[in-house]
Amino acid sequence: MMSDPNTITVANALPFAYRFDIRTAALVIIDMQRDFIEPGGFGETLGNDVSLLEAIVPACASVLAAWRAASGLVVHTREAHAADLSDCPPAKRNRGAPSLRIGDLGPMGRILVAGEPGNQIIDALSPVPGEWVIDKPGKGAFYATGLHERLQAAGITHLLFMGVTTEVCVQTSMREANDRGYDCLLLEDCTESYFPQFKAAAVEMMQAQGAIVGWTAPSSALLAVLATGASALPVLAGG
Ligand code: TIU
Repeated sequence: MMSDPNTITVANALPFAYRFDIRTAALVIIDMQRDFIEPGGFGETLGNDVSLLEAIVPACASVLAAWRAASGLVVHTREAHAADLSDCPPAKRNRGAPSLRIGDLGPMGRILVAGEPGNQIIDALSPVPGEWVIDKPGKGAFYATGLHERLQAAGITHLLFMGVTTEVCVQTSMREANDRGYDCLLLEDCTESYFPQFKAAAVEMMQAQGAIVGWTAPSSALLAVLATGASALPVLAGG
């Protein structure tokens, strides 16, 4: 049987090969915003050492460049609230004892508020025209965003995830996506947590039980096959 020339196979994904067609796949980059990666943002107000997270930026940038070169759809998300906090439940704002709460003024503007300097995606992964930017009030990318409807309208069936943090917004988004019928792959060196043991556990639990949530793979495995795969751009007939 002839194999479909549009099928890209990440052969050494776990727990088994992950196959997708770039025309029906999207690269989803979760919350690579200054709030989580730079000092003075939401991540640090929660008591975390944010320096751990920036180590994944070069790997994320390489995948993003390769995905763009293949003309694949890119979706960026930001954890962001409206300026009046109407989309921030008191249960979220009042939880725990952060040094600054959502909406308070910090060194990068108001914490986790849309449009503030801290809410911007870091320069190295900055969106370009044509890419989707989804502001989400929850941890998951599908809650109260309309993302599923947009992906359905675009015929997307496969989602490849990067971003932070692994066990919070990335895992929640991937589980939401899995329940909505998408085949999901997590690029394990393109995601990070403030807690290395939580990242390791999340990566392992997602692909356990026969990919119960989805697949995992190193970005090198994707980069190796993306270069040889078909482009999402239609091939022009004739010459
Ligand atoms: N605190 C933490 O690990 N993460 C979040 O609050 N949001 C995201 O993961 N984006």
